[in-house]
Amino acid sequence: MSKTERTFIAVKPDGVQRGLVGEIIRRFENKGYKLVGLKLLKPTVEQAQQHYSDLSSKKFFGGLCEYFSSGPIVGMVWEGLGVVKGGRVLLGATNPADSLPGTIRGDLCIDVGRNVCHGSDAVESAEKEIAFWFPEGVVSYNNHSEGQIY
Ligand code: RTP
Repeated sequence: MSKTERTFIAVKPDGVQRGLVGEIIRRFENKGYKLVGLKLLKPTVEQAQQHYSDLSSKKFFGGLCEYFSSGPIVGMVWEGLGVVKGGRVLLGATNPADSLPGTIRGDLCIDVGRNVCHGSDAVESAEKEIAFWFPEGVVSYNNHSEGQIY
């Protein structure tokens, strides 16, 4: 049984540069998730290293942090039933070569190093990432359509 959760989703610098912000937001809205946090920011290299600290031993870590801090990203918090897993389903597999058509990465990119979006991989990492990117907190509000969605 899914529970109401929150997840951190980011449109990475290549996604912002390519004008895909609206497309990615549209897919999350269409699915029925609720937007409770949204900001445009240019991460520092230090913020990128902190965000991806679990991957610090990987050989692509340096390039990944350089890429993630190379331009503005759009950081978002989405809320909804099972949104952590469901959000990852919308994004598709990490490597676009394995992402199915119909997913964001399956439809919109071809290179694992430029895969346009990020999504938290577990409820615990979502909580950590939301606290890191939204230390001021997110917005609570009643969505009038909520009763119809859930
Ligand atoms: P993300 O954190 O960005 O949502 O990606 P993910 O969980 O699907 O994948 P993860 O293993 O955490 O990798 C983070 C990001 O690192 C880049 N990557 N490059 N060159 C490579 O082989 C390689 N592998 C991963 C991707 O941009 C991936 O999203």
